[in-house]
Amino acid sequence: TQHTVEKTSVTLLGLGAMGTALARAWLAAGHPLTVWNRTPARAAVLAAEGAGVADSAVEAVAANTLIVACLLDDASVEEALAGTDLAGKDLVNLTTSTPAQARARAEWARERGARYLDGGIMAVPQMIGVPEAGGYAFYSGSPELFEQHQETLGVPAGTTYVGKDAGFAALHDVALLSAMYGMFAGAAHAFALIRKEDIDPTSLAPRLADWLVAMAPAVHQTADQLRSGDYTQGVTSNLAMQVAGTPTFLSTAEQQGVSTELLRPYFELMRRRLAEGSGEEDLTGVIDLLVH
Ligand code: FVH
Repeated sequence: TQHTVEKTSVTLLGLGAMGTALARAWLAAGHPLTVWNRTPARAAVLAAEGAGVADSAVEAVAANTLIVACLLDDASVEEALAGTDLAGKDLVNLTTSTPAQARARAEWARERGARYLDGGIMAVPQMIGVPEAGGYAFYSGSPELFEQHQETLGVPAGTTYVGKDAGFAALHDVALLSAMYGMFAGAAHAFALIRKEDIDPTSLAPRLADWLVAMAPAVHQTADQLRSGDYTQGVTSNLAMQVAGTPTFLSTAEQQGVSTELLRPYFELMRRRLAEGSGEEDLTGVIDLLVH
């Protein structure tokens, strides 16, 4: 005898680039899906692919217990959910928010009788529904909601639960993306340095990527030092040596006709930490200068 496991029905609010990718992943995996989008035209293509289309957010929320929102920002979540009946619903909010907005939204949902899970997606739309692409989402908030729906939430991308505090998913999301912007800033400076030379950027790119990958594990040493409070633990390239090297970077930039505006703020923090007498430490002390 054949046994068919019933897939959880999902309501999805928001059919932008990310919402549409999420919708396709759930449809492909056989989950009954009801969608709603402020601009109805965006739902037509998904209707053709098997989604039910609700005429209003009120109707979409009424259709299922599991409600996923993937909208532009927190204000659009507020607007979209105004007037909906969330009593007894499980609201999963994949809209990028600040930790404070996520906590406030969790409280807002609780007051309306819903369980709440906040999510931060670590993927771009083309990685959704492609497990080998390595995309995943951070989740935080109701552990019961997460446990009950983990399998369904894991269809579009992997799931990483980071705690009961509804703000933690957003905090992890923003932390990783902030590091990414630091990396992009460094890469922008590197390309700028060779811009006017007879060096093909496509020859620098693989060297740059390999170097960034080789340096990335340094974050583990940083974490160990933060945990122990000993910023000299395992140091191989101390702060004094690194600060002594900074004029080379600034002079090279000037010689290449490249602005030093991306490099200077970090170098300034390194110099301030050195001035506090921390020359034997790693770069970890800079973190303490950032935290007010
Ligand atoms: N796309 C990406 O690469 C990133 C990857 C990481 C996660 N982000 C976040 O995901 C949220 C949605 O992003 P998106 O890419 O789908 O964004 P858009 O394509 O711009 O679609 C926005 C949707 O939001 C709807 N919307 C906007 N304002 C309102 C409103 N006041 N009331 C109701 N809905 C609203 C919009 O509707 P429409 O313009 O089609 O009518 C779209 O459905 C986002 O938080 C990213 O940070 C994506």
